[in-house]
Order: sequence, then C-alpha cells, then structure tokens
Amino acid sequence: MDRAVNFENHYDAARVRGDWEEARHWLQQGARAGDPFSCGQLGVWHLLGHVVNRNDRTGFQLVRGAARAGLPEARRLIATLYALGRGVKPNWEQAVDWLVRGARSGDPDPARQLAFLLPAALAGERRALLESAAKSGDVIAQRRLQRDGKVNAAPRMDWRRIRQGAARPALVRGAIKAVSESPKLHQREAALSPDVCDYLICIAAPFLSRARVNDPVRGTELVDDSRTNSFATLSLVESDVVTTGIDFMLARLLGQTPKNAEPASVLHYSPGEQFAPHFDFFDPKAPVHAAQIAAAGQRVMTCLVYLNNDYEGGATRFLDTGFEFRGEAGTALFWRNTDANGLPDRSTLHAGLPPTAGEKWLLSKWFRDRPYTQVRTATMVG
Ligand SMILES: O=C(O)CCC(=O)C(=O)O
Repeated sequence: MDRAVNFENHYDAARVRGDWEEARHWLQQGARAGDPFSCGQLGVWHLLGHVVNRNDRTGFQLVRGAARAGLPEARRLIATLYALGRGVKPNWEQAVDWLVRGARSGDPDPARQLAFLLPAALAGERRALLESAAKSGDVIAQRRLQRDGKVNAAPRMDWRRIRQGAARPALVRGAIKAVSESPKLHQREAALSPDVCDYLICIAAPFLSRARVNDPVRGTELVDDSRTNSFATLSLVESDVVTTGIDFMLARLLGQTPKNAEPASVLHYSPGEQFAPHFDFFDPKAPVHAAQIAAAGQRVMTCLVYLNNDYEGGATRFLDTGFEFRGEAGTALFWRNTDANGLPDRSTLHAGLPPTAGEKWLLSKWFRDRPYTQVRTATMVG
C-alpha cells in the first residue's frame, strides 16, 4: 500500500457515511502499512469489540504500536491498559512510564494524571506538573491549583522523582461503620479525598447523557420518567490511570476483586431530577435478567461515593424502612444486593431522591459475582 495514502481521511469519510465495513477496510490497510492513527483506532475497536471481534491482546499491541509512534491519545490509553491489566499483565511502572513520556512531550493530560498520583512529599513536582497542564488549558489542573491556593511549594520538575513517586491511590486509614441493619448498609467516611472527588466530577462532566433504565421484558434500554438524572460511565475510553486506581481502591475497600467490577458511573442530578425506587440486582424471575445473570453474572454489590456537598435534599432512600443516607463528599456507602444464598435481597429497594437546590454528584459502582468481561457502554444500566 502506498505510504502517501491518507488512511485517516478515507476512514473518516466512510465513518461519516456510516459505512463501517469500508471504515474497517481502511483501518486494516492503514495498520498493515504502520499508520499510527489506523493502529490506534483499530486497537480501540478490538478492545471494545466494535465492528471487529473483541481481542484485548491484539487491541493492546495495536495501541502500543501507535503509542510508540508518538500518538498522544494512544500514549494515554496504553498507560491505562497497563494500569488495568487489559490485554497485558498489570504493570504499574509501565503505566507511569507512559504517563511520563506523554507529560515530557507536553501533553497536559498525563501531566495532570501524574500530579494526582504524587504524594504530599513531592509538592514541588506536583505543582510543576499542574502548572504545565494548566498552561495548556487543562481544566482539572486549573481547579486543583486554585484549591491548593498559595500554600504551596516552589515548582520543581524532577522526572526521576516523579517516576519513582507516582503511586496508586491508596486508602487512608479509617473505619467502616454499619449504618443500617436491614438492609445491611456500611459507610466509610473519607474513602476519597476532596481532590479526587473533584477529579471524578471533571472527568465525567463532558460525557454526561440522560440516564436510561433497563426494560426487564424486552431487555432494551430506554429513557423513562423513573430516572431523570444524567450519567457518564467511565468505561475504557473515558477512564485513565487515576480513575483506574480509584476503582482498584474501592474494590479493596469492599473486599472484592477488581476483575468483577463493572466500570464506574458518575451520576449527576440537577434540582428535581431523581432515580425512582429500584433494585440493583437482576431478578432471576425476569427472563431477560436471567439471561443477563447467565451471560455476565449477578450484580452482588453496590458502592456509592458521594462526590460533593453543595446541594440540598438528594438523599439515597431505602424504601423498606425509610432510612435515608447522605454522605459528606468522599464518603462511600455500600451493601450486598443478594443474601447468603445468592438470592436477591428485596430489602435493598432504594431511590435517589431529587435535590431541592444545587447539583448532586455521585459515583456508583457495581460488582458481579464473577469476572466481568462485557463492555458496558454509557447507556447500559441494569
Ligand atoms: O443517587 C442515589 O442516591 C442513588 C443511586 C442509585 O440508586 C444507584 O446508582 O443504584
């Protein structure tokens, strides 16, 4: 294939026409010719099982090719794949290494991620990374600098210290407390720091769309008055090394393996928006849900993390007893959706009440009873 062919343009034209076969043809031709854009895009398709069969290993290798050729998006994604262990064994040093390469090349996204992974002892490096990302327009870095205020170390860009210091987000010591007997609910205050809560809100905000519910008869998803809030699922494309680290940390908090986790969703409620009473488990008596359990496992645990404070109303209400919970920003609330025999626990019926003023932000995370391999899109809700 002639190297002068512009594979990206051909791919784009086919995509705009909705001709996915033609689009795939151009990506495959491009990947064979070593075109970085085609390698990266085809790699993402393999990772998502979009148009081509899902194959994480092939996806990883294609994205790595694009990253090595210097494509910024591919460099970011390869760091996430190493952190997640998707298509490759988890490798934290490699994840950090790719973030460092990206940051050194002037990409604000990995610079900001690194800043959030540094311990307090590297305040100078953190400041330098945030300033560099903020200068290139990174909104999260700008907000973090504002929050840090004047109490800050002098900026210092020491790549060796950054590489060595960047660490997985870790749980700080704190107690888990029972807050309700039926259903059995537990809370953990300050599971996430205010900075990390703000990070999640900012990462999710551009991807928000109206939340949907699952139709237990047809199995399709629909917009329904029972759920009027919006949400964004942090699936592969929307997540990064920081959000992956948060996911792992929450799994540890709940005693679950990260492999069983569905991608987290960030929920957003404007005043008056709500999530009407519902269960998070799949009901084995509903044929469509039974098929979902057989295909991908039961949803056995729920974890909610409240991400902000500046709203009124908006508690999570448990209908059986009328118990209402509203945690401070960073507080995690979690429970099992099934009993000791793996059967649905109907006392978990709950609702997201509408805020009466201000906007409510919440992280919602579900765990299955077996490794979760399906790709959950931003519109898939149980
Ligand atoms: O918004 C809330 O408080 C509840 C969210 C919820 O019910 C869910 O994610 O399952």
